[in-house]
Amino acid sequence: MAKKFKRHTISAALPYANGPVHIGHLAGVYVPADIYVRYLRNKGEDVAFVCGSDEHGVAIELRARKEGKTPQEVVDFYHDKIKSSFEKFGISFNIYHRTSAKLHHETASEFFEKLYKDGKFTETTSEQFYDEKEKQFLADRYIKGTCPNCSFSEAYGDQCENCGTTLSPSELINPKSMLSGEAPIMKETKHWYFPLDQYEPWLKQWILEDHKEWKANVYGQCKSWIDNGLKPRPMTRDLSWGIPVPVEGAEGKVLYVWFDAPIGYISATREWAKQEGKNWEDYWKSDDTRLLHFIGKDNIVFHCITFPALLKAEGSYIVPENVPANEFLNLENNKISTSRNWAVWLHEYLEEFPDKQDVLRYVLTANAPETSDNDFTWKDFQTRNNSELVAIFGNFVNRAVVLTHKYFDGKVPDANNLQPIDQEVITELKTIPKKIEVALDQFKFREALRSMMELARIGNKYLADTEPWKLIKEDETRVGTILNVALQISANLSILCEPFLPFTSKKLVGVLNMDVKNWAEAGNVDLLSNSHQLNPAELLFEKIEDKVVETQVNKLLETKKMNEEENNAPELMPLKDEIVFDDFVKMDLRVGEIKTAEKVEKSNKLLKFTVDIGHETRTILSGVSKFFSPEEMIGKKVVVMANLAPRKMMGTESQGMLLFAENADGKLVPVSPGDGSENGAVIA
Ligand code: B3M
Ligand code: ZN
Repeated sequence: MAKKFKRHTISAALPYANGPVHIGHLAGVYVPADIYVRYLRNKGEDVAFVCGSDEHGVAIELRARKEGKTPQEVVDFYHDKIKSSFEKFGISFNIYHRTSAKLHHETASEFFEKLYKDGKFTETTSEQFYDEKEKQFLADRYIKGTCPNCSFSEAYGDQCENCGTTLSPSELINPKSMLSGEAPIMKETKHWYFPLDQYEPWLKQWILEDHKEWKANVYGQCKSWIDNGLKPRPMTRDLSWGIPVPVEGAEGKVLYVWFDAPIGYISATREWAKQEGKNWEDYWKSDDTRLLHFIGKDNIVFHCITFPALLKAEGSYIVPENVPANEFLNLENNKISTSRNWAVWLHEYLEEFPDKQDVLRYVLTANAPETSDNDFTWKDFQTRNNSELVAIFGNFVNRAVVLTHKYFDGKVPDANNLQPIDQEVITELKTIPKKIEVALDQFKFREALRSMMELARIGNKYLADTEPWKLIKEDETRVGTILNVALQISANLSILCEPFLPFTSKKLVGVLNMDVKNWAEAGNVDLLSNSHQLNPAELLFEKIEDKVVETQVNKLLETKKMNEEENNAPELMPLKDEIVFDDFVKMDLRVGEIKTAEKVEKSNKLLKFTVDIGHETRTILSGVSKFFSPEEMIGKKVVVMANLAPRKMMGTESQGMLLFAENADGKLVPVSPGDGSENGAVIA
């Protein structure tokens, strides 16, 4: 921290309230933010740690439609669920607010109005897809069609989920509205654009020159956005769910979710300040306040470019000092995916691993996707618990406390006559707080955690080397000294582990029966006075058995199997429009028998059949060569559409059509007319 700030406003990305939260969220955003905030608070800094649910946007409207609920019902449900998961994991927000709150609507509206009055927007009319039946403009997500890149028939207007290509709806082949299923038309609509291009010089200076210290992944993304040239972005949308655009002539339009969501940080701070009797403006409009945004990498452009430019345009706000964004966490080598249920859900973890929040916090920090994507595996979870938390941290503290009870009735013994080995560990201990600070000040959470664990290792090794349990018979005073040092290290651990492992810290403070100390006291070896009475020992961590981990892995394997089955299931085509009986009887369907079959030259699709239909033999071409060899078709009974007008294909006339159906593997199989039916028999 180069400049001395008086206070800190720290935000963590607002999760969309359209699904529960998982380990990816925790690892990327909430655990690092919480570690940082706890660290600052322990140093006595003034912090507003704000978050809340992001309750607008198309995804929520879509989910509501799918579930037959109102958007408000959907967000109410997930808001409560998400809030409670965070609480139980000890994420210590000062406030967890929500964007459907009245105060948020007011804050976002006022912000928009101010920019509007100051002439910061440009009004632009453009043509957008419109569903005539539903009388509604269609957000990109509301349009589906065939991907121009991979021909996947269910691609969304903004992205093809099959090949990952980013799309605009006009690129889709055969676009269809997801509301009515009809082809949408193009219709004119007016929107308010924020001319980001005008802020390019400022952004260049502010990020690329003044904030070279930002994390490489963040700086790099910003640079590439800026280098590619910024464009005006619409800040309004034609949707019904959201904050109405507070401008005349904007009926039926709402603020773009990425306009209102970051303002959610401001409204959350306002609500908190109101409850606490503080002045919210100190936290947003004062130069001695340090603003930080903790986010995932997909949100970088909004937090480093769009939102700061909006704050700058408004004129009275500070802009972020840093945006320590993380990369993504994968799960067992696969991308975490809500729709494929490939995730470890926090509410499930809490149920299945009661009182083990710190274990997950520890593993996610040790493996944080800080500089590149990283992987969570259950095996690693078990190893880190058993061979680090249990074998080192827990084992050390437990030995120190248990031996003190055994030899000294649980009273902290005096430290007399320190030996070189004692002096050495004390010297090492004194270096640890600084190491953690340096790492945390640079948002290097893995390194900081390693330094904290280094202290536990030092303590554990110290007891293993000095072996007080062997010395007790001959030299009780010496044992007293060793245990005193070990207990002082334990007391230091309770301070230094607090940001990372708050539940453990609390337990440890309880066992040591000490007052909660602040960060500045770390490094001292007089945290526990002589004869101070300890409480009974309590295990801080417990071993996780193989079978527990196996259960989790099996759960994921089950998910994988289900996903595969779903993907392989033939796509169910929607039913065609109704026809009348007269239409049906127009078709002359007959039993036929394949007499010869061969490949059509130069075609990799077509097979040429001669088919006996009783009164005559027909030549019929079918595009099925990838499913069968010609030989295996000879002699098969088939259903023939006999009165289909002849068509020429690859120079040969096809006189009718054979009927095929798709089987479970997606392969075409001939429709068979049933046992004993005669060639030429009518099918009706
Ligand atoms: N809700 C996107 C996300 O959850 C969005 C973040 C808003 S932060 C202001 O990734
Ligand atoms: Zn595609």
